[in-house]
Amino acid sequence: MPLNMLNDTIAAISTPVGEGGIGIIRLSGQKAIEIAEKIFEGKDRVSNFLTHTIHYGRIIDPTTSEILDTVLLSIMLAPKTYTCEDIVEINAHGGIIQLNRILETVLSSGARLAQPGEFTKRAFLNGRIDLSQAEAVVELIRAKTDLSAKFALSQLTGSLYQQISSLRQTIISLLAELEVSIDFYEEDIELITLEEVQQRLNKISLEIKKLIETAKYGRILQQGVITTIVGRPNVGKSSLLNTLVGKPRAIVTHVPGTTRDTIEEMIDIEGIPLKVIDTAGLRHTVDIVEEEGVRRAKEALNQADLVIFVIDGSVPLTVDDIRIMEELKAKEAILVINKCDLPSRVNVPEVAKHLPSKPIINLSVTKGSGLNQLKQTIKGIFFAGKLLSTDEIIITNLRHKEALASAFENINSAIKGIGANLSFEFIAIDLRELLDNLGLIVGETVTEDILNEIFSNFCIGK
Ligand SMILES: Nc1nc2c(ncn2[C@@H]2O[C@H](COP(=O)(O)OP(=O)(O)O)[C@@H](O)[C@H]2O)c(=O)[nH]1
Ligand SMILES: [Mg+2]
Repeated sequence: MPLNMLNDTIAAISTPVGEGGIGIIRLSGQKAIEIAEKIFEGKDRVSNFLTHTIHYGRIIDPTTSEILDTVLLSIMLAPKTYTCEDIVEINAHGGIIQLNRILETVLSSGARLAQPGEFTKRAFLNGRIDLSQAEAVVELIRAKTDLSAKFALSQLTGSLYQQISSLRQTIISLLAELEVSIDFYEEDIELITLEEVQQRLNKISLEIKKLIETAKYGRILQQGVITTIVGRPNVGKSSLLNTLVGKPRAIVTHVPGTTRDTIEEMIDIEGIPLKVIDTAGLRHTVDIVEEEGVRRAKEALNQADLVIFVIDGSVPLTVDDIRIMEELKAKEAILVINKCDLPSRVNVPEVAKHLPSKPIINLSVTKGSGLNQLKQTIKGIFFAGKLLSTDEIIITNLRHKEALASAFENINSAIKGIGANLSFEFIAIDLRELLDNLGLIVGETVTEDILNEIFSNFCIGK
């Protein structure tokens, strides 16, 4: 980052484009106060205002003396601000034309239009937050569910940063001891033993592995559990989707083969996002539209994190049911026996025999019975009831996951090296690479290109 970039004073509209009660224009940098002084007319000069105070007044175009708006002006002086620089926020009336006129005036008075994410980038470059916290800002803004917002907030307050930092600290200490061993190999001082090194490497490896495993939940938190409802025609799949979604999204009729395309809807089960996909009934068909529907249903089945397999409990199992069950053996699946309001004609032990150890739930979509049990079962499968506490760190960011994957390779290579009796010098090489890879997550070792890439995903004004 060239230094002059940080010397500029930047400005942008920080509130969403469109009509709003209030719109905020934010300035950050050395000239923020000077610029505000040029365009603000209030009870006192802006340079006399104390830090973290708010003032009523008017914004004036200094070239024409035209009044642009009546506003509240917030003053926050460095270093205790979002960017660690002087910040001025103009709380104006929220209308995009209005805000743009004020922004133009701010820019012609000496500020530069901020790039996407540049305020947060400055917070990072000025050392107020680490890179994982900066990235959490975007995740928080974009969060689609309660739970993803909570995890983003936890990362924003530094949970991931702390874990990675302490892991790096452990590695740095180990590296230091290895280096002592390398340097004083011939001498008669107490050095770290091979077993000790091995033990510590294993511990680090385990910790990295655990973090990587949480990425599965990370994807789910952001995109939802991909939940595909399958079954032969007319068992009540679309009825189930509609009930889960809470509105008649899919067409339901008594005619088998009604659903021909896949239908997707996002739902939320106590904070867990689910992307539910209703599919065409799986059966052999000569109708080309339905055949395409069946093909899409199979595709949706392949990508599912979870399959809800629906059978009609009011009739005996059919060959089609059994054929579908064969495809579900290796899948995370819940068996739903629907239409339990009708006399049961399905042989439940036989169903269980085809898919042992999968949960079976009796349901009547029509009566609404069994739904709660279905929801609790889904929750249990993905979060085992425990993940709803935000103490845990969840890897939600692909970049972090990739850095951890490389880190995992480094640590395993070190472990192998020790196993093969390689000298500590080789182990130290792996550990240094490991440090760098972990450093990518918190931003200790990132290049300017990576930074630009990350911050270009932000919105302007953040
Ligand atoms: N008695 C009863 N009928 C149901 C139940 N669920 C769905 N149905 C009926 O079964 C038929 C087929 O439902 P639909 O949702 O279109 O099945 P799909 O082909 O699997 O999507 C419709 O006439 C529904 O009203 C249920 O729990 N009990
Ligand atoms: Mg249907």
